[in-house]
Amino acid sequence: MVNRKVFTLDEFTLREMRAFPQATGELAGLLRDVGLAAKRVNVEVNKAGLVDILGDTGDVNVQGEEVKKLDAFANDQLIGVLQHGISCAGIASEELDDVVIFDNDISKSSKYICMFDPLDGSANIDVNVSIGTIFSVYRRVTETGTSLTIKDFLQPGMRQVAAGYIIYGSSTILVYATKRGVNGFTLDPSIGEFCLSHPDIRCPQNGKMYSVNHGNFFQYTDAVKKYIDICQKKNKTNGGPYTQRYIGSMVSDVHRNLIKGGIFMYPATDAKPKGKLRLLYECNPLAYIVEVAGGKATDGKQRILEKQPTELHERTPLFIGSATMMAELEDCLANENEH
Ligand code: P6P
Repeated sequence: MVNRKVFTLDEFTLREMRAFPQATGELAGLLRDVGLAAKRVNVEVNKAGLVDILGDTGDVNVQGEEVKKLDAFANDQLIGVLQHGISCAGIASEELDDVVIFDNDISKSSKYICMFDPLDGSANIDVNVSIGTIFSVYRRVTETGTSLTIKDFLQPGMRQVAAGYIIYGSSTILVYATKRGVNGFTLDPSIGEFCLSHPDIRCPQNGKMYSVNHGNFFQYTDAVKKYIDICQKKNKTNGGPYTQRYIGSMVSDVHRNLIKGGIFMYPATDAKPKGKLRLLYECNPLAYIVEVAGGKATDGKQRILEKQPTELHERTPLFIGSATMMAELEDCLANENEH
């Protein structure tokens, strides 16, 4: 008897369409395409240690193609599936200076664009630390049938239609959000399908884990230092001190905090006064997911999702996680912003 209790990603997204009578299936198609690319990346990531997957191996595969760096491989997989799908008119990627506009008739009439970081944290692969793909989906603002312009990409994060990530870790999980909710799908390698494993994810209101790179501590503002101090102290209200967890792979830190409660911070530093993380394809999608799940995300001054992008690869400070912890942080930042 086939196990009908667990929905595959495709079954789930198709059922979701029932809630939108006017749905065309394009978004379900786009998510299926991303899931396919993720399965292909997962195969390569799992070879870590067996082949040099970080550099150019210098090998030539059976198709006569040069074997590429893994993040370039992931980038190619995402572009390939989205370009040959029916749902995406073009993409922006951390790996590419400029956008890629899909100039075929089907893509030109597609209503979505997609932006992604194909493999965030790829430096962790050779030490077997989990890494991730982050993606963000918008409706294009220019007319379908015409060529995309940069305006289609420089939209504030609140206009996302969907956002998600894949973590290649102890298991491979795809988490995506639409305005209806956040759901997680774990890859079942025995059938090659992402299966619903984390329905309706809600970010715990509070938590006891904080993620920040303590190596930059003396580069942070006094307000950020003050909040880190609070995290490290026992206090009446929040049952501190908190536990510090920092994996160096943002998707993994944010995912853990999304499930268990916690806060992730990548503040501005002297070396990176605008922050390190990218707004369009790292912070916006994660902020969308966490907000739909009941958490919060700011740059220290405003909601991440309200920021109006001015360039494709712009960076931003990021504070993201459980609402109560974010409120504690914002109390510290408020004094700083007043001065
Ligand atoms: P640092 C990985 O390079 C990344 O973009 C995030 O995944 C991670 O959280 C952060 O940078 C780590 O940066 O400066 O603390 O090593």
